[in-house]
Amino acid sequence: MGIEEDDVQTQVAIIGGGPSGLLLSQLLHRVGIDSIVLERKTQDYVLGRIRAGVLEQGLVQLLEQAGCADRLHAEGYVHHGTLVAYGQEMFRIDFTEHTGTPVIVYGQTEVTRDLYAAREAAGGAIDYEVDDVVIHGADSDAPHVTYTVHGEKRRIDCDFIAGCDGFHGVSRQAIPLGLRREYEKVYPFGWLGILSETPPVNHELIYANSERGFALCSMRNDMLSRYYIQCSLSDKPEDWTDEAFWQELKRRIPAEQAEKLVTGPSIEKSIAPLRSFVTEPMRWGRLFLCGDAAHIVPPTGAKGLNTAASDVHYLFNGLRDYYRAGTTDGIDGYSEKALKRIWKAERFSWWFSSMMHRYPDQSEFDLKMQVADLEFLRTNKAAQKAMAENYVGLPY
Ligand code: FAS
Ligand code: PHB
Repeated sequence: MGIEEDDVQTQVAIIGGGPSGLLLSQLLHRVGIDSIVLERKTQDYVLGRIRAGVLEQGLVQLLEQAGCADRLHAEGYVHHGTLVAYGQEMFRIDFTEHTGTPVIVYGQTEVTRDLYAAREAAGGAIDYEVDDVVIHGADSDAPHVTYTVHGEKRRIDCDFIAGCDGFHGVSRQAIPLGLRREYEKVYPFGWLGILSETPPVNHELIYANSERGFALCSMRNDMLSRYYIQCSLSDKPEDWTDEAFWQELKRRIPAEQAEKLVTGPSIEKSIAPLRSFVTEPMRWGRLFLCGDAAHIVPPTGAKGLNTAASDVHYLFNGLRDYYRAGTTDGIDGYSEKALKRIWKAERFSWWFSSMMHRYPDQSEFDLKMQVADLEFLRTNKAAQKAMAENYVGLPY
């Protein structure tokens, strides 16, 4: 089929305008590699999704490399540790003492906003509200993507395709089932999260294991708090009044914290299901999967956005080397290298979730194991160092 007038060419077609797709597009732009981002939703819709809140140093450095870290450094909060509570007990894991590295608290919404701003400032090509995205010839040397925008058919001829379209996207499904191996664990509970324009209960995060279930006290800034409680999979956000949420949260954190809690109306309320998921391989021909398109973690370890970042780092370096030096080591080694780090993040997220949540089928022995795990973490420096190293982010 010849090139029609409404066909366009680019070097990298990126499906998905979330943090993975935007960060990859911006990094490629900074080294002169052309890309087009296809996003199913509007920019406002993408920015309206409240998700991650904790950034590893690796992601911070990538955003610096992308020229998008000014606001992050001006408004982000440096956290040198976190609190872990069980019942009325509470102890601190000191990231900086054990690793020399803090994390930065800065919402994914703001990261995405900064990336959109950078792409627009650079005249980056982003098509919003696209439909019917189909990947063609991923296993050939001349792949292309077709899609529609408000009913108008489009085609992009490209060298490579980056599938950054999240867990429910089309990219993963483009890899033939016979070539894919999928690993999944679905957790028997969800997280009910709210945003409230109230001062955070503590200046650091509090992860709490209580007999009523898990709770997390987080924040976005001095007057914007983010709280989560473990909830039933049958719950819907509308089942929970603000008052019911606050009362339940107070029951799940130590009394001294509950007494300090400033409550207020929720400005966002949503429920996220929890799953661990990995698809292998993350490459098929000239299609590369990045971020949630390839893997999902329970948010307990704050690894979702941060493993998307390391995927982007590996893929960006591989594509840069291909275009600069004509070498393919980076792109050929992408899947294996990304999966090595992903599986360690999967393990940490699963371990932390197992220690902090109440499971419907838990026996008395299981509960004793949880307390033993928490007591060991509380009293053993090596255990704390291991947790800190995972939380701040293992090396890329
Ligand atoms: P995203 O899903 O963010 O982005 C994919 C983009 O592709 C979306 O904008 C989508 O609209 C678009 N898309 C989908 N199909 C498409 C198609 N066919 N064509 C074009 N575009 C398409 N991580 C944490 O670390 N902490 C958290 O607290 C946390 N909470 C979360 C809560 C929820 C409800 C979810 C779903 C995830 C959460 N995560 C959390 C993980 C989250 O932050 C992801 O790791 C992060 O968004 C990954 O970014 P992307 O890979 O860009 O995927
Ligand atoms: C958040 O602030 O949204 C957040 C922080 C840490 C997590 C999960 C979510 O582990």
